[in-house]
Amino acid sequence: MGRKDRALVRLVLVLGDQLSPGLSALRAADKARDIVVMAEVMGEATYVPHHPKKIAFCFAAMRKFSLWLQGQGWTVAYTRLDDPGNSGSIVGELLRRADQFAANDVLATEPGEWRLIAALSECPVPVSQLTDDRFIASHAVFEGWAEGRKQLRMEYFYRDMRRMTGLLMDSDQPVGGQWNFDHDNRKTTKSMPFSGPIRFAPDGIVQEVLDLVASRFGDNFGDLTPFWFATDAVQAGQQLDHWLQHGLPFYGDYQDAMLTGQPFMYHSLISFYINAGLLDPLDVCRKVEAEWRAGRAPLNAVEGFIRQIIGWREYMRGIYFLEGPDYVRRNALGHSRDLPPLFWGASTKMACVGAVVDQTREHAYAHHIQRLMITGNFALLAGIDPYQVHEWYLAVYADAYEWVEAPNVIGMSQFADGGLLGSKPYVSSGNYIDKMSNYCNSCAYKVKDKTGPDACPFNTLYWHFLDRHRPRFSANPRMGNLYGTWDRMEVDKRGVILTEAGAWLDRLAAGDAV
Ligand code: FAD
Ligand code: DLZ
Ligand code: SF4
Repeated sequence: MGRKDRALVRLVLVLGDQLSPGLSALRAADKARDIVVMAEVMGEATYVPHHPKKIAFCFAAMRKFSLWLQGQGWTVAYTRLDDPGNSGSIVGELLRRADQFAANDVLATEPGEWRLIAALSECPVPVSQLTDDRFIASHAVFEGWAEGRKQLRMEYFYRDMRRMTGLLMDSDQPVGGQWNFDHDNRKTTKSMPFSGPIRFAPDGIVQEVLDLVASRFGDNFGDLTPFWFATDAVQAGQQLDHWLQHGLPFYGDYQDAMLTGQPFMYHSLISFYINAGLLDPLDVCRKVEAEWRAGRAPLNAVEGFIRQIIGWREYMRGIYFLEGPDYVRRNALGHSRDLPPLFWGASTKMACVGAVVDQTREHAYAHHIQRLMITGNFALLAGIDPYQVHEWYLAVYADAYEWVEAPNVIGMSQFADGGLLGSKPYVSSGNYIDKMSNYCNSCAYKVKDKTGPDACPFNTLYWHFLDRHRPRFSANPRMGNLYGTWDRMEVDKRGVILTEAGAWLDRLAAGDAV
């Protein structure tokens, strides 16, 4: 304890996704007398079977941040996973440290998950949960925006965020005369000159964590090595700069494109780092805007990217906290099929789903359209229980924390909240996948076949989905023309489509490699 005055010691909790120098709990604390508590615990490492790369990233970044804090003069009580006496939970570690240092209270920044917020609220040593002001919109700002609105349209929220931050604004008007350039962002490509993210070689700290994770979590779905993620703020900044130079100029054009063997396309791969606190979202957006102002990146790319961060990212968090802890249990469409083994790497004949699951196993990463229009689309068409889908996404992606994952999965992707985020479900037949990717070229199924033994399952499942949810969607003005097309098909053809889709789903349930 040395120089610390025991009577006045407070604990300062820093979680694995709170690795930010300006964290509100750190700002409120006193370096000279308070003790930072950081803990690798089985409770956090096992609430879902996280991808080993996600666990390794979290522990390595925590260890490095703890060293950085100590370099800044903080006293850190750091618990490693294999430390004797590790209680296995965040609250357990707070109690253990409170006892050890005779501390009577804890400063924390509000966690990004209701589960942990509740656990801290019930902690026998009182915990002050301070606002997480690494986000632009506080809970109050989002609640104020949402109040009285019939529909929570992201686009309008995004405009408020533009006004609030001044990003891409000419006084009170959007630069370029429009708020959104998305219509320019749907191009496809057959080649990929960008070599993707920097691969950082593991240093001693990372290697030690890799050994630990291999010994404890080796059976989890996902490849631990090669491990090349950035694990501190300097490396994360290098990855950002690398992408600003090589990826950003093409980001907008090819944002929705997918290519076999190209898991990263022109995406930034910084969600891991922003969500963990290694990069600040507003700093990132300012750097991106500066690229446009310097004439090095086009406006459609820059606006498209900034919208993802100050629009979608903030909006998703707002929805998560507005809707409350039961949000993850919503199931508006009554889907109940178990998540099939192909999500965990079992063999499938669908080239698109196979490619996304394979790259997810390899990298703990898939880009947005892969998550939404391949695995998400498939889960929704097949009628899989959204809670199981949610747990899968939370486990397998290295950027997944419930505040951002749940609204994307339960809301945007699975329509399980009944359409809070979008007026229409994100479903498509094989045609869209064929247009945006080259997956169909190497598939055992034929995307042009609507029925028959080789028909692409997305084609039959699409109509099966629309038909079984007709009471909910037929009156939807954005879907009326789809039902018109369906109704104009011959009765026999409709019958064949539904029978084939049903038989395919039966084979899926029986565990066949469909
Ligand atoms: P880029 O395409 O380069 O985008 C830039 C940044 O914008 C991202 O780093 C991210 O911070 C932000 N962003 C973009 N779209 C979204 C969005 N819809 N919601 C929130 N932030 C967004 N993102 C997560 O961070 N964690 C998740 O657990 C997560 N789960 C998802 C699940 C589904 C079903 C879907 C459809 C999307 C999910 N997303 C999630 C959003 C998006 O897919 C990822 O943020 C993105 O793929 C991260 O890769 P990137 O950094 O290369 O993104
Ligand atoms: C994701 C994760 C993992 C795998 N392990 C830890 C851990 O051992 N200690 C910790 O403080 N945080 C961890 N995290 C991040 C937390 O799960 C995250 O803070 C909550 O889910 C809230 O977003
Ligand atoms: Fe996917 Fe169908 Fe194309 Fe195969 S044919 S890759 S299943 S969309």
